[in-house]
Amino acid sequence: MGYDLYVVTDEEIGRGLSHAELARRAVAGGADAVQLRDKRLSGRGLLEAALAVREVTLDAGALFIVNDRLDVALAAGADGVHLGAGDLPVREARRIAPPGFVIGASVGSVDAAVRAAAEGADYVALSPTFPTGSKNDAGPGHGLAVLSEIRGAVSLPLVAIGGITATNVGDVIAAGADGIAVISAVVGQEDVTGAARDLRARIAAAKARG
Ligand code: TZP
Ligand code: MG
Repeated sequence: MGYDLYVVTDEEIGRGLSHAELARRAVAGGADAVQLRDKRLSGRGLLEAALAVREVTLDAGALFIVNDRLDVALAAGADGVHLGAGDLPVREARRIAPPGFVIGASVGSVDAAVRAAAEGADYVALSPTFPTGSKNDAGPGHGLAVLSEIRGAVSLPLVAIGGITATNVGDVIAAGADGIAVISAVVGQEDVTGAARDLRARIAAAKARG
């Protein structure tokens, strides 16, 4: 399972569609991975949403990652967890998680990417790659130069997140990303499945160009 098209669910940007419905539409368009992200829900509510997304992603053979919460990810039988700077450190998550459990880490620099790799991350996400309106505290974009530097420094799968669209996805892949993680470019579109399918084709074309 890869990270070519990694769709992050958001019910607000998704015009009120549930996480599971957004996931269903995204995987129908070829999303390889789905991340459940909901800052409004905690424990029980997040688990309920996670169980529903788990079902959809299992049916589709897509990777399922829960944002922030290792406990909820484990309880829901997710494939992994995505951790940022304020979450459980990767090293601690790795110590607790069962073998094979995926741990993804947000990074903002080459140093942070190298550290995440050393602590046992399975993939790193440059966050944010470009400015984004989908995450309030995302800060300015790190840009393609940093993405390329990280590509040269770590051999883990590298995902770009933040501000990625159909227009810039080709440049992002050319700069060394293995995949893209998006909210608005898929979840925020009227035709979620069509948007995913279009991005998937653009990623494949960019990879074929080498
Ligand atoms: N983490 C870093 S940027 C971001 C997250 C969750 C938001 C990405 O959303 P969009 O709409 O694809 O820019
Ligand atoms: Mg987090």
